[in-house]
Amino acid sequence: MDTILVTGALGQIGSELVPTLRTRYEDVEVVASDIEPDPDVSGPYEAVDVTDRAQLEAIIEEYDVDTVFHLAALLSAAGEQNPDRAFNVNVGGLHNVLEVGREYKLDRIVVPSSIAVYGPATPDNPSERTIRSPTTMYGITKVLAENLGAYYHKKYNLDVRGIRLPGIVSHKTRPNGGTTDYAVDAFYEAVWEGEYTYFIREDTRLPMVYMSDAIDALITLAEAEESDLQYQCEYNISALSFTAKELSKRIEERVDEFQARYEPDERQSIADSWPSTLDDTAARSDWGWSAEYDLDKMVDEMVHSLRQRAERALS
Ligand code: AKB
Repeated sequence: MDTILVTGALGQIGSELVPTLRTRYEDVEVVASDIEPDPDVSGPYEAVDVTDRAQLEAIIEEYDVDTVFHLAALLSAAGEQNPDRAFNVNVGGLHNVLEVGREYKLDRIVVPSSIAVYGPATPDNPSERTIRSPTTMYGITKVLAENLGAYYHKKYNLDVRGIRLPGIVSHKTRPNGGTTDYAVDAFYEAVWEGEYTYFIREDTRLPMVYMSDAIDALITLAEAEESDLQYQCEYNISALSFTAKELSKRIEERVDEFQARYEPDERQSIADSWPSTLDDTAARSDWGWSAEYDLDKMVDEMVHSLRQRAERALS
């Protein structure tokens, strides 16, 4: 690995993956890219619209990229607002990455999938081969992404890999356009406002992971021996599974004045269509996945970090 390109680098995952990759691989050039022309970021950055194959190709050629972490995507709620754009970015963008990857013989492409590939027909605690039956455009694009990854691997021997990510909880960059965003928003609003109105019911239980575990999973999978992998982009990872009420209770234990309310909107039906737990036996056995953060450790770190940030902002 000499040069890594990260697409969608300004998003929730990218903004933490890029610095982690730069620290971990000192001799590797890590080029961040996103659609914004001129963001205030450190290190090499290129504005790239992944739906424009020529732009993508130019950057891959210019930097002699050999590895791509392809994060650019619209999430589930945003995808329901604009299904056409979600299809173009999530499927068209990935197709461009795979085509350029094939042409330039890239060593590796890591592309996250999502628990959104599952749907109402999926039984709880599914494994990789359990029926995928998404009812959102986002989920449909992620099934296509998984299938494209497997196709390019089989037909062109391109090394494409990925994880079905659950909701990710983090304090550096707020997620945008996802159904699981409430699990991050609740912390921000608790620390800044002392109250939060969830857009889902209090008994909604979804699988989640803390950001440092998610980053660790992506990097560990990227480093795994290809011969150890039985899947391309379909690995489940399981870390946390909590209801909104359980989360509120943990936040209340640390933020005395916190008041939670629940006013479900159209995102409830998306949440209801996803499983609440996942079978991650394959990730554990193939590439040694395990999560470090349990619910209390995550809530401690979230509240502590956001409080520090609030204090800095107010001083
Ligand atoms: C979303 O809520 O859309 C994402 C996801 C589960 O992939 N966080």
